Amino acid sequence: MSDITPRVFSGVQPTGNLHLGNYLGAIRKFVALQESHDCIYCVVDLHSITAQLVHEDLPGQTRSITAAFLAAGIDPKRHIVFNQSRVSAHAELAWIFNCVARIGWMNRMTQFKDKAGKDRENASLGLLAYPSLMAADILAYRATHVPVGDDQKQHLELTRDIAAKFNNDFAQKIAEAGLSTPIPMGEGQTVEGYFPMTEPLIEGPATRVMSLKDGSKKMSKSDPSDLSRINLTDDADAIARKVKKAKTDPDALPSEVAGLAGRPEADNLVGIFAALAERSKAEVLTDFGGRAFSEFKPALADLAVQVLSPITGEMRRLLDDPGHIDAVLKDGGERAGAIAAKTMADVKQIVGFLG
Ligand code: AQP
Repeated sequence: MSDITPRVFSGVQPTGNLHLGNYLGAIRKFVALQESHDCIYCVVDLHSITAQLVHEDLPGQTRSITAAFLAAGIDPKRHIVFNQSRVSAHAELAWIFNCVARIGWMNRMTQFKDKAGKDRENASLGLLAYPSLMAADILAYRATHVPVGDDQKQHLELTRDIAAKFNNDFAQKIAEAGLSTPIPMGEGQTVEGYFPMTEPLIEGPATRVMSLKDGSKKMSKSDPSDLSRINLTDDADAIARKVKKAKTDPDALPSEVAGLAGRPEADNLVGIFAALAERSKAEVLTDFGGRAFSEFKPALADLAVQVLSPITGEMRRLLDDPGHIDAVLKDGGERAGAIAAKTMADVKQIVGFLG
């Protein structure tokens, strides 16, 4: 018997400046979950080399994401903060999951199709196998809950598919090793297995923050236009300029949420306001319905500055002391490594690897 403890895991890639989508869709939830769960938060540097191999300053980006975690309110003493490459179990388990997962599963991933673009044959093998490494990140800790933005939903489903196939393919070996435990499958059902069916936590008004320049594209670190996103490191002037230049339509804001249908840019800006103010879109429209964007945008910019500037200030302070950030990552890596080592020992026994 090998009990599963409720545990949260999530990661962020050190691929550029964090933006409002990363904050509202992920990091703010990370902070809230600390009150109810044991949490492990990871800067996923192994993932960062899948789309682009050589980075100008990967150590600096890794420290910057760590500083954002801490500045937003993640407590690295009560919980765990580390960078992925420190714990070799991630890569080891990913290899086993590469052999569990099917190529067809990976080929269906929309993020792979988007990131590989037209020239799929030329994408790295790592980009194709990205979801298998993500499953290993989560399952190395047998994490039960993963807070993410909506774009990661498909990868979380694949994590469950990998866990289910492993549990099924190795059912007899898991039982023989005495490592079998009841796995909740929803609606009160359980099956015997080793890995949990991890639940994604995707909720709230900002699960998919869209580009400020195109309401049909998600806000992304890798968008070539800096005007498409609000970075956590932007100062008040930059935020005001970007919000002012954000694409909108000529109509005034509607008084009800139904009036946002077919108006993706208006919907996005109202959603961002609602998330920053921790109110519903309906409440925001009660205040701003009938008003022009020329009135709404300055209020949105002020609110974004009010929420983000304390985080930005604290990030700057933390980044002045890289030694402290490195110490946090080292300590977190040691504690994460101890948990993952136990999983790897179990998995090696189940698969039949000696040693
Ligand atoms: N636009 C978004 N709205 C809400 N949540 C978002 N996330 C990303 N973009 C949005 C969530 O942020 C977490 C960390 O994301 P990531 O850095 O690991 O990778 P990503 O999803 O690929 O984010 P980006 O910004 O688009 O990076 P690049 O451009 O490097 O690919 C995840 O929980 C994600 O859901």
